Amino acid sequence: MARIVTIERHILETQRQHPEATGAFTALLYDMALAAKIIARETTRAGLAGVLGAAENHNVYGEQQQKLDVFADQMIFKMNDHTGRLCAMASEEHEDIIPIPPHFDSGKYVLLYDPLDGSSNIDVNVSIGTIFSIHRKVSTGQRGTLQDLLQPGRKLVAAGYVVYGSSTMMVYSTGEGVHGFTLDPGVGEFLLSHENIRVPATAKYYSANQGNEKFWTPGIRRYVKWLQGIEGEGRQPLGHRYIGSLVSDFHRNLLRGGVFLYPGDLQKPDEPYGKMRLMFEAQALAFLAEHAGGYASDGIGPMLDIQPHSLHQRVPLFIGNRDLVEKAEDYIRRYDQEWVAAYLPIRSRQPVMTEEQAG
Ligand code: AHM
Ligand code: MG
Repeated sequence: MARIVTIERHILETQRQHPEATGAFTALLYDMALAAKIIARETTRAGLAGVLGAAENHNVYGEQQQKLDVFADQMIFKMNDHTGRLCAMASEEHEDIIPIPPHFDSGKYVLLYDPLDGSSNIDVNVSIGTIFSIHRKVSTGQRGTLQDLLQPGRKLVAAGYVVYGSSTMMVYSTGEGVHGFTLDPGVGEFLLSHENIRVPATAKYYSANQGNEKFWTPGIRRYVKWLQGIEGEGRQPLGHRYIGSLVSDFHRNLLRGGVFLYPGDLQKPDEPYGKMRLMFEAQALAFLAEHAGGYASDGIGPMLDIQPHSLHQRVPLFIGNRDLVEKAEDYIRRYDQEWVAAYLPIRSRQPVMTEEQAG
């Protein structure tokens, strides 16, 4: 009989290889797995339970929140607010840092999460996902501050996502390989199904919202033509796959090889940065991509090296096989100087923090 490894066992076995580990961090991952199971249960029976439909609240981007977003957001918060492992949290659904309630102990990590990404897909039964990442506390005060959250992705200690698809999967990395677990709904356990995921050397797909082509810069248009095998050295065309749910699009390309792009454009010249959120989406997935042998960039350089300037900062995203992502950087360098000139000053903004926020 094959060895059955639950996520708990995997986390514990990894921890054993690090005698200095206190267990706080591994328990934190286990708490995320538990939150994921509960969110998975709700998403699969959402239609039945009548929880579908828009809630009255709007999030900080003015988008209408779905009820399941609210549920997932609160579930992750509640699972982590009292454990003494975190000193602060931040969620895509909240404008500001989420403090740990004063009556609970403060810990040495911060958690950033996008509770339910791709939420416009909920009502039409298309896969959605949760994205999370964990930084170590760096500020010196008792409680967590913005300084702890606004760290470059290179400093992450762990990141992962959950995809609620035809089955529920959790994929995470603590910097030692990227591992995938599939939820067995019968026993309610995540079981190791994809050990040490590596991006396949040969890519199959490119993923972009082709409907935006009209707004793309010249470099991006040419790059996509190159992916299609039309422009350049006459490469075999890649297939086009786009779900419009970042976690699912990323997950497929991670397993099959390919590139996902959501470029910036000059539609609004003072907003040249595209749609994705650095702290809640791009950093975590970039960390996973690199640890699986891939690469992520904002079109200028490594996503993981960007010094964030604000919690809800947006960035262009190119992620997947390294050669394909580097090719995008190439095209941008050659043909998109106007866009680069608009984007660079925003990219290099420094975080603005009050003394209290910096800690
Ligand atoms: P959300 O955070 O509001 O759910 O939006 C993020 C989603 C991603 O999952 C997806 O990749 C992207 O938006 C799709 O955008 P578009 O509809 O513009 O193609
Ligand atoms: Mg999102």
